[in-house]
Amino acid sequence: MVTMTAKLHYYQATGRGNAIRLALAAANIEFEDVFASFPPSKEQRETWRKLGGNTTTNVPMLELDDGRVYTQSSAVLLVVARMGGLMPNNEELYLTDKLLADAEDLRGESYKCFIPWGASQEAADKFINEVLPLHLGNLERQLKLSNGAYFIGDALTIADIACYDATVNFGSSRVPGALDSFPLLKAWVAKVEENTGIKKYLASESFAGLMKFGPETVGR
Ligand SMILES: N[C@@H](CCC(=O)N[C@@H](CS)C(=O)NCC(=O)O)C(=O)O
Repeated sequence: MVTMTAKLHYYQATGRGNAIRLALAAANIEFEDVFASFPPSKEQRETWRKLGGNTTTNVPMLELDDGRVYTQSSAVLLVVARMGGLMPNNEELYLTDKLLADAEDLRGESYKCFIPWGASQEAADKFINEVLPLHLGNLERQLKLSNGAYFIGDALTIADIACYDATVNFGSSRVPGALDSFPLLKAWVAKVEENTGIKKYLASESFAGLMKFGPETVGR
């Protein structure tokens, strides 16, 4: 158990913040959400800029109680993985990086077709019928190659958390039933949700209070 409390600066939404929240939960690192309104005000961006230092983007941003601050969701995720014992062995690092990139590819495709943010129904339908099944199929293929219940053997790693976030928050939560043709992924999702820290977090009021990406985001 890591005795450290952390602040996650982000919106009151799953978005790019949630893989980090799930990793903190799996690592038993206590954290507090610091929410901003969406879209953020100029003053809010200035505050983030002072803390995170980037003139581009700063959130999701993790602030530790010893003053360390981390930005870029993919890098923050790895910080949490290293703090929380969620990194696989050295021999598995290529596969880890590769799966993190697969998760990011799916997130990127998913972000392209949000109807409330101006995407067309045609783009959303293509995501539902072609793009999402293509990416889920590629994850299912790799899960089949694992010699354990998780993507990398028998222990939950950061690769599972990233792929879970992409599969669920950016996939099946938007397109219910999307996992029906992928039995291995479906069983693995249930397994990830059994992790003690993740289970507790998913049942928490903090998680319940977040805006999730649902079927309305693809016009359903
Ligand atoms: N590559 C960055 C992208 C960050 C990003 O685009 N953040 C969005 C929310 S998902 C934002 O609204 N950022 C505003 C800001 O940081 O000023 C990451 O993964 O952290």
